[in-house]
Amino acid sequence: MTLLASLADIVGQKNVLTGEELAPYLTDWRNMATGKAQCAVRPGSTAEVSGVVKVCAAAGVPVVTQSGNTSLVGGATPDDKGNAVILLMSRLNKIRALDADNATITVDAGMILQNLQAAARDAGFLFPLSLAAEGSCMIGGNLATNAGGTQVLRYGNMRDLTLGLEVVCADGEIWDGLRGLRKDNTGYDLRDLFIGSEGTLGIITAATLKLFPQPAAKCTAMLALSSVENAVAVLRRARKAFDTALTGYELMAGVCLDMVHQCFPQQKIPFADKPAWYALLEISDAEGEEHARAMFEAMLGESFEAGEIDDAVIAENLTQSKDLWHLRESITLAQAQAVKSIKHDISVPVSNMVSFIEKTDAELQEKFPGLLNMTFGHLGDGNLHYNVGSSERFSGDDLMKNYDAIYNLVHDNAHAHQGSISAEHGIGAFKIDELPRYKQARELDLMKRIKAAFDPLNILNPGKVLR
Ligand code: FAD
Ligand code: 2HG
Ligand code: ZN
Repeated sequence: MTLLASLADIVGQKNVLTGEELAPYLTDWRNMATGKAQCAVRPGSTAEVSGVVKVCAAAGVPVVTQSGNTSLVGGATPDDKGNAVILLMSRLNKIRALDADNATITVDAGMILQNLQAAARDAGFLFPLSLAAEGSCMIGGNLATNAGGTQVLRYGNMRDLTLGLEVVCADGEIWDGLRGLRKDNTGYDLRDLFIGSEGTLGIITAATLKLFPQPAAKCTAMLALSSVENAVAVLRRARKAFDTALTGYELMAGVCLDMVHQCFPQQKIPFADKPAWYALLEISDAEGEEHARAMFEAMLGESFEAGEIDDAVIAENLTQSKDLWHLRESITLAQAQAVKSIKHDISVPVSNMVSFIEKTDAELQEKFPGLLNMTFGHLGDGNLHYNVGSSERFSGDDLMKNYDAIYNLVHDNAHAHQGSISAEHGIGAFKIDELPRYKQARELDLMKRIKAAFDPLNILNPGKVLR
């Protein structure tokens, strides 16, 4: 029997996609990479995922797991050899259990993040992971990339939100680790190894996740700032004033919101005088509207007096708050439409951020005059999307010609500032050659040994994370 016939036996003929049906799954979200594959399959259960992996393992065929295909590092795109099978997770999209006393929810890995947020809300809870791709990314993809987003300050990354996993291993056997325990010290933590492994160690088919109380009130403000130094000063003050009530602190260079308005003119910038930088500040309060508003306004008042903030717009209601967040969340799409760009998903300690930005901006302008700096991101977590783009003075061709040199310059500076070259999006295919430049040899060696132990045939997402 051919491979495709064996796969059809497991998932049904209509769930084996080839030709035109396969095409949408061969290219990444940014249209940066297009690969080839024998087919894509859509299993409908963990048992079917297991069957697919067993057949592929027996044939030595690579398996590329794809969920929402929103990876920004080419992580879910097959290489160009053409022998891979793409495993689509979209049919595994059910809630398995919600345990109110344990404050947990167990879901299939193909559930779209936004649907999970809604299900939690309907049950009176909050599932806090929040990112601009939430309408299409899936829980398995969030887990495989240890996704971050805009609420990490308060709730942590996807790893912090996860208690248990179900995983199909590289030989097709199922590991049932769907535990709802907040304490479990019974040896090595396999769960935390699978989280962030980008489809290279196993296929996550379900997860037990933490739920939180819905906050009684939220306050959101957009701030106009003259410098990153001031943005850091506001963060320091906000941490002290709000402690765990501080849920979001996002920084945006002026050019980012200009680009959003240019691409989506219905989205208005809420200041007449455009500042160099914007920050989006949000708190969530357990007590209520009045308490939240009083502490929010007090902190902003002090910050004004100290000269850290030039102007501020406080959202008066949920609609205004959503509009402010919508500006922030549209930046990725606007950058994708307006310019050619290189993404640098870096993190450094917040205390090193000003120095990192000043040095890197200056060095880039000296070497590549006219290159467009369009930095934004999660300043509260020390994670900025230090993206650079083409401009009238620096063409898209120039940008692509100098891709490696720009990548190295920015990553070298992040490393020199005790930082990381990937805070959120992972290594995928695009950063695979950058990783050995910055990881210690010992770390890389241990990673390779883990990969060999979990996937001795190297069939799980080959060409991603490690060569
Ligand atoms: P995919 O893109 O399909 O896959 C991502 C990786 O995970 C691939 O390596 C894939 O092989 C692997 N994988 C997928 N499913 C599984 C599974 N079930 N088992 C094992 N491996 C699997 N990321 C952030 O961290 N924070 C953000 O704020 C953020 N914002 C974004 C905004 C936009 C507009 C876009 C396009 C992307 C953003 N991202 C962000 C990046 C991306 O959305 C996240 O990494 C997301 O978690 C990926 O989920 P996905 O379902 O699309 O996964
Ligand atoms: C975000 O924070 C995402 O919105 C995407 O991580 C970042 O576009 C980017 O580079
Ligand atoms: Zn981000």
